Amino acid sequence: MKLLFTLGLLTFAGIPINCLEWWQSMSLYQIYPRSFKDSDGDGVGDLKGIEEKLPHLVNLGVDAFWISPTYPSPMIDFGYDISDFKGVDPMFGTMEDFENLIKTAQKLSLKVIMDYVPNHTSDQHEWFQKSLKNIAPYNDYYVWHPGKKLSNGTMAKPNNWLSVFGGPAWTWRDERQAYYLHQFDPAQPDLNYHNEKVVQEMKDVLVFWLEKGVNGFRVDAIPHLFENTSYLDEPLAGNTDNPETYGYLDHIYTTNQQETYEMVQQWRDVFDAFDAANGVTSVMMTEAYASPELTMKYYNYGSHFPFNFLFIENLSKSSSAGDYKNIIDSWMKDMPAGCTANWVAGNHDKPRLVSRYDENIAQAISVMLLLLPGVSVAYNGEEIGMENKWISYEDTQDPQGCNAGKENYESMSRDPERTPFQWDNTTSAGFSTNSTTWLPV
Ligand SMILES: *[C@@H]1O[C@H](CO)[C@@H](O)[C@H](O)[C@H]1NC(C)=O
Ligand SMILES: *[C@@H]1O[C@H](CO)[C@@H](O)[C@H](O)[C@H]1NC(C)=O
Ligand SMILES: *[C@@H]1O[C@H](CO)[C@@H](O)[C@H](O)[C@H]1NC(C)=O
Ligand SMILES: *[C@@H]1O[C@H](CO)[C@@H](O)[C@H](O)[C@H]1NC(C)=O
Ligand SMILES: *[C@@H]1O[C@H](CO)[C@@H](O)[C@H](O)[C@H]1NC(C)=O
Ligand SMILES: CC(=O)N[C@H]1CO[C@H](CO)[C@@H](O)[C@@H]1O
Ligand SMILES: [Ca+2]
Ligand SMILES: [Ca+2]
Repeated sequence: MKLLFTLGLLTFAGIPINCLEWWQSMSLYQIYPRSFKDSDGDGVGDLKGIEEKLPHLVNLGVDAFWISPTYPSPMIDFGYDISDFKGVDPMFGTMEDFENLIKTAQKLSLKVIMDYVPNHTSDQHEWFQKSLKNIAPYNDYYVWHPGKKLSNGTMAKPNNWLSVFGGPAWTWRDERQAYYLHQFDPAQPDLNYHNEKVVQEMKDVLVFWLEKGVNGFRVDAIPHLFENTSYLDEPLAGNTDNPETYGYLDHIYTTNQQETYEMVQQWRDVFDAFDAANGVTSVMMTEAYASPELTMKYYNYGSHFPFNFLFIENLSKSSSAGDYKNIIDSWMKDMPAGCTANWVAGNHDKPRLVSRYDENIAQAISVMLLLLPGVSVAYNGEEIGMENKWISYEDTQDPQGCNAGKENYESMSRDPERTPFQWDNTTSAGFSTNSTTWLPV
C-alpha cells in the first residue's frame, strides 16, 4: 500500500488509488483464534496470543485482519455457537484483552474486523433458555413450529428441511411441545428474523462493537437468515441419494430469501449512521456460497463486498491458465459498476491450498490474489504453506466431521485445515508451551 501511494500515478477502476477508502485495496488476513497463538499454555490460542503476533501481520504487509468468533460459546461449533454476542469467551481472554488488542492494532495501523454470526445463537444463550420456558418476549425469538399431524394421528417434523451439518433441521423440545429450527447444529437454534425485537437486538450488537473501535464485520452464513414461513417441503436436488445430507434438497425455502437481502441493507444503514456520527468508515463483508447472480446481488443491498469464492469453488488441480482467466474475468464482468472486487483462496472450512493443489500452484495463487484489483483475503498459515493434517476419527473435534461418522468423517471434517500455526522449531512449533494442543500441530 505505502509503495502505491508514493507512485501516485496508479489508478484502480479509473479512480486514482489514493482516493480509495481504506478497505478498497486492503490485504485482509483471517485469524482462526483457537489455532493462532496460545499465550497461557492451555493448548488453545487466545487474544493475548494474537496481540503478541501482530508484528507478523505488519511484516506481511497486511492492512486488516478478521478474527473468527471469540464470543462466549459452549464451542459445539468452535465459536459459531454464541451464548453472548457482547462478550469474550474466557478461553480466549477477557474484554480487557480484546480492548488491548484493538489498541495495539491501532498503533500498528492495522484494522480489526469481527465475525458477526446473525443466523443463530447457542442453545445455551439466555434468549434460548428463556424461549424454552416460554418467557415473553423471548418465546418468539426463535423459529418454533408445533409440527405436522400425520393421517394416523401422530405428530411429525413440520417438513423435510435439512441441516447443513446433516440430518433434519428440526429438533423437538418437550418444554415447548414444539420443534425449533436449526440450519446448522441442533445446538445452534435459528433466530426468528420476522420478529422486530430480534432485528433490533442484533443491530445493537453491531453498534456495541463499533463503539469499541472495531472497523467492520464479516457476516457469517448470510443465505440462511430468513426462511419462507409457508414451511413447505423443499424439492429434491437430484445430486445425491443420501437423504441425510444437505445436498439432497434444493434449498428454495431456507436460503437466499429476498428478506435476507433487505436485512443486509438495514445493517448497512446501521453502519452508515455510525460512520456519519463518528467520522469513520466501517466495512461490511458478507459470506455467501451462492450462484453468481445471487452473490452479486449483495453488492446492491449494502454489502461492501460479498466474498468471492471462485478460486475455491471453481478451480481444481487440473485447471488450465484459461480457467483462471475465466473466473477472474467473470467476477469483474458480473460485478456491478463502481464496486470493489475481492479474492479468497481459503478459510477454516476449506482444505489448505497446498493440499488442494500443490506447493507451486499454492504459491502462484497466493501471489495472484495480491496482484488482482481490490481486496485479497488470506487465511492464516497459507503464507508459510501449511498443509492439511490427517486426524483420526477419535481425535476429531469438528461437529461436521463427528456427525458424518467414522466411515465418512474424512471428507467432512474441517479439523485438518485448523491445526495450530507453526511459528518456529520449539515445543508445539512455537504455538504453545504445552506439548499437547487442542488439535495436533
Ligand atoms: C495442555 O493442553 C491440553 C489440551 O488443550 C490441556 O488438556 C492441558 O490442560 C494443557 N496443560 C496445561 C498445563 O495447561
Ligand atoms: C404413523 O405414521 C408414521 C409415518 O408413516 C409412522 O412413522 C408412525 O410410526 C405411525 N404411528 C402410529 C402410531 O402408527
Ligand atoms: C413462500 O413460498 C410460497 C410458496 O412457494 C410463495 O408463494 C411465497 O411468495 C413465499 N413467500 C415469500 C415471502 O417469499
Ligand atoms: C462456478 O461454478 C458454479 C457451480 O458449478 C457455476 O454455476 C458457475 O457458473 C461457475 N462460474 C464460473 C465463472 O465458472
Ligand atoms: C531451531 O531454529 C534455530 C533458529 O533458526 C536454529 O538455530 C536451531 O538450530 C534449530 N533447532 C533445531 C533442533 O532444528
Ligand atoms: C467460512 C465460515 O465462516 N463458515 C462458517 C459458516 O457458518 C457456520 C455456522 O455458523 C460455521 O460452522 C462455519 O464455520
Ligand atoms: Ca490459551
Ligand atoms: Ca435462519
